[in-house]
Amino acid sequence: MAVERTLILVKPDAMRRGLAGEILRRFETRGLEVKAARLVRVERELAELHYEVHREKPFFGELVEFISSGSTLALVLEGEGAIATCRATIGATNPADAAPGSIRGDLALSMPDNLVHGSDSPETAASEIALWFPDDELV
Ligand code: IDP
Ligand code: MG
Repeated sequence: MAVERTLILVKPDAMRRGLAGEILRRFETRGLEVKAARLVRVERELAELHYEVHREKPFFGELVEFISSGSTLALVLEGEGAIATCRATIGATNPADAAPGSIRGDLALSMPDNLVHGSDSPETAASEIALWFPDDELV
């Protein structure tokens, strides 16, 4: 399987609850390597660009408010099959459906407060990494 990079966001609900360390530990112990990290106070413009695909959804406004509501820890993680493995480690979008053992299944209850974002395909990963990180911040 190919070595991939994926964008992970530790969202404001996780930062407020002091879960950044716990969440990063789960990715690191799975074998993923941190290639970039930055703490961001997300402006509306970045929030809307990041969630552009959801613009027409009824929850778009709430989602943009949520991701702009505090600090977000943005990470680029690398490893074999990193995109799918991170999504599995994160768990189903709705924490009510997320399997115990996953981040959302263990630590979250309902949307939109589901703690973590992970890119969902190689194309999305490439565009999201470019959106959140200048090239020279990737090691
Ligand atoms: P994902 O984060 O698992 O990829 P997406 O479907 O891409 O899930 O949705 C992006 C984010 O929007 C979710 O992580 C969640 O925070 C929020 N969200 C998704 N569906 C709903 C909803 O029905 N109500 C409120 N928020 C939602
Ligand atoms: Mg998504």
